[in-house]
Amino acid sequence: MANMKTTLSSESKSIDIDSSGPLTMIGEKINPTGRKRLVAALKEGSLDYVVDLAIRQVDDGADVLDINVGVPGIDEVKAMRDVIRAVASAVDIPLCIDSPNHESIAAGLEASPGRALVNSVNGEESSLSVILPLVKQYDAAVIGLTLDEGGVPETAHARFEVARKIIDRADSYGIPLENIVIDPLVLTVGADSSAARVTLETIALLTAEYGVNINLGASNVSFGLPDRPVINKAFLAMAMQAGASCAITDVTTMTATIRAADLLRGRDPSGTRYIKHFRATGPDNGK
Ligand code: THG
Repeated sequence: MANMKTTLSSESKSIDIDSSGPLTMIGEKINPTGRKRLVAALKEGSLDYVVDLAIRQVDDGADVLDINVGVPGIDEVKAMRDVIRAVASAVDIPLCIDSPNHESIAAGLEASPGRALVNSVNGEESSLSVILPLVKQYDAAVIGLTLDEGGVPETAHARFEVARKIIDRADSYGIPLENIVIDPLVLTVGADSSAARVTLETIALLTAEYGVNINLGASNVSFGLPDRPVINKAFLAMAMQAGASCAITDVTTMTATIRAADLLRGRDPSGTRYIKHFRATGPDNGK
């Protein structure tokens, strides 16, 4: 199958999520979940800490930055606009606008200097009918989550059908397949030992049928288990082999594994990227 490229851009740089290239890494840390300091900064409207998180993730190898400002009680639309402007003037990489709220997504799209990635649309009618027109209006790209009114389907086949629905509906709005990245979602193997396998099968089905770009937020897979990074790293390497081309991840801890997996699957000619990362950070032990 021909390779699929999802082009994103910042003020002056463009990057491709490329189904036949190395994995694109979306830095996950601008997200208040479990981060007290970020919650406090967003409540105060102080942007220095957010900008610091942005710069650190770019230094650690992020290709794109996820921006999630969901803190109860704040004006999320204003926070999204302010954070996107501050981050876009501090770093020159594309942004991923992460919110369940379409007004925040619209504000983020309006404030983004280049082509952003919307995170996310899903198979629910209320999401498709509101998010896809925004994606079209701003010529953005979008992550499609394989869940609908019934939640996250249990089988790979059913998740594939939700992805098909999102792809078909996007097409009806004039959004091409290359502007869609499907996220097949992963639940924890702590609760269900087939959780990772179902996600890997969904990736394989989508890759065979559409060749569409695939994103994963890999850290869910290990929830509730000890030594989570080991599980996250093993899973991400397997997902890359199955066809994942993009991940929302902790770039500080995951980059070495991602570089190694890209080297092993022949996507890092001469090991240039692997060696460059090693030279910058040293061995991966203990992270
Ligand atoms: N798919 C898509 N988007 C997503 C997810 C996904 N967005 C949110 C999430 N999943 C990915 N982002 C995060 C961000 C933070 C954490 C996990 C996933 C996290 N935070 C630590 C905690 O909660 O304990 C605290 C951070 C720290 O101190 O290191 O784990 O799957 N499309």
